[in-house]
Amino acid sequence: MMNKLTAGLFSLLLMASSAPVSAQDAASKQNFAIIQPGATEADIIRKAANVVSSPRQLRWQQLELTAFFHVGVNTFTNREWGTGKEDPAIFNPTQLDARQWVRVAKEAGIKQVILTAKHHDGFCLWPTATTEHSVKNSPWKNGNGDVVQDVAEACREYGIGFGVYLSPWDMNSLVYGSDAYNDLFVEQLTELLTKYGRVDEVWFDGANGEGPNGKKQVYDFDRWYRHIRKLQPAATIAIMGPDVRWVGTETGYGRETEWSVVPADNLDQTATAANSQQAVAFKPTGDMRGEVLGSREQIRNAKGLVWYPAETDVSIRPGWFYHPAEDDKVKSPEKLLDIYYSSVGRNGVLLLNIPPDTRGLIHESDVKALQGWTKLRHDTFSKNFAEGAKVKASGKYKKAMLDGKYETHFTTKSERDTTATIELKLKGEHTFDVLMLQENISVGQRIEKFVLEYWQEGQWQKAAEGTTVGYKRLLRFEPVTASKVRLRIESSRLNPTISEIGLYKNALEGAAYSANERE
Ligand code: FUL
Repeated sequence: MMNKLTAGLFSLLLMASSAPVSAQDAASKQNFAIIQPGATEADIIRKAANVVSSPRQLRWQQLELTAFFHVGVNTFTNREWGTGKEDPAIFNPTQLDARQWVRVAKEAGIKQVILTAKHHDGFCLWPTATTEHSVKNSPWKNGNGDVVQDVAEACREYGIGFGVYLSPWDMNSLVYGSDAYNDLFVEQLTELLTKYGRVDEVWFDGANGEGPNGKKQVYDFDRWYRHIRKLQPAATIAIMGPDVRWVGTETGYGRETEWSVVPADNLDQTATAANSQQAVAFKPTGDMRGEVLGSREQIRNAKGLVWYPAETDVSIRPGWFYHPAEDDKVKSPEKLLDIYYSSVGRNGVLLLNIPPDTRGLIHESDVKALQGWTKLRHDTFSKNFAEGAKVKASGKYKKAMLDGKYETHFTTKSERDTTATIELKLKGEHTFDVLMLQENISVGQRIEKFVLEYWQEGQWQKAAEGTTVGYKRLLRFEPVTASKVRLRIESSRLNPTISEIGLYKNALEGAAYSANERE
């Protein structure tokens, strides 16, 4: 039996082999920093390195794979954008089975789905009290159906997250373009956030067109954010919101250098309000679409810094809504794998759109593509050749990199050590062509430059190199065969952390690596 003393020693030993971030540590850090006038560049870099994800952002980032379900009147008119004048009678997905949608998503490893509860045409997929333009006036289930409820229940059944897309732009509402619309929008949010259990994400698109009276609306976003925080405090508010940023393209390709800490030009004015909280509750402004955001050069003149991570949205088909003519244009498993490397593997969360068809089912072509994609990921990532390796490193908690626990990490001996060399003696000789690295974002994002080398013919040879890591970085390179590798972190904003490291063999023979198809 363990007595008190041995138990104490035992936990000390445990602590020595890993560096868990205690809830207290994480709570004392913030997801923003205000830059005081006159701050030196060194001060700013240090501040940037200590900005962390909020708990809701960390949960969201760890999902890695999420999905969109775009469905509504456009599914039946074969359009991408409606007009707001559609007759609700056209909405009739006679075989609608939300459990099939969620099952297909779950089997593809997707951890959360977002339903277009209302798209720009204003048609509501739930029987709202705010308008007649909804499922309640459709023939589907004789007007007694509720797509939001069906999807929310399926998500609960399958144990995955649930989110709603509620378009601020509403082409149908007669009050659009007046103050009354902001009130109506709050009512719609109230219905969605109080009647369906837990909601994990609220997705706001930036489109702001005219309503039926030819007027544009001034959206009262701040009021909406406060309302969401009150009703569903754990939900992330994405895109036109404070928690999650659009990656800037709908191609599925994120940035090679992707910083989650970016300048927020409006942080100084909003600072007083922000100061009392751990996470900002307003949308950071600044250039969010540039080639690189958050580099040393870009944060040097920032007034504030904020943790604002990237979401990479892309459709499995050319359009967001289902069109029969696109049944043979579904992205292939190979293309989806390339997108995976270029979104999740570039410090982003993938939001993959899978649009239900006119029957109300995910089409066979999409199911097949998703299954092929899942198999490729499984065949690649089920065997980590770094597992069981002997680690030699200039730092502490070496074992944490291979313990399969994200919360524990390796780091250098002191804050001033901003470089590190980590050598892995593998269990035998292996052939691999994929590197996986993770930083502990509860501590911050710090790594700026790294190189992977392998030992061959008596010397170290370069296999791959990269800039940022963040939550997850995947790098592909020409296959190498070796029994020894080393990771050299060449530059970092403060002591770097590595939560996990992996070496894999891509299941796709001759896979194109590091494709850059952002545009
Ligand atoms: C866009 C919308 O206009 C598209 O229809 C789609 O919903 C996409 C995800 O966001 O801005």
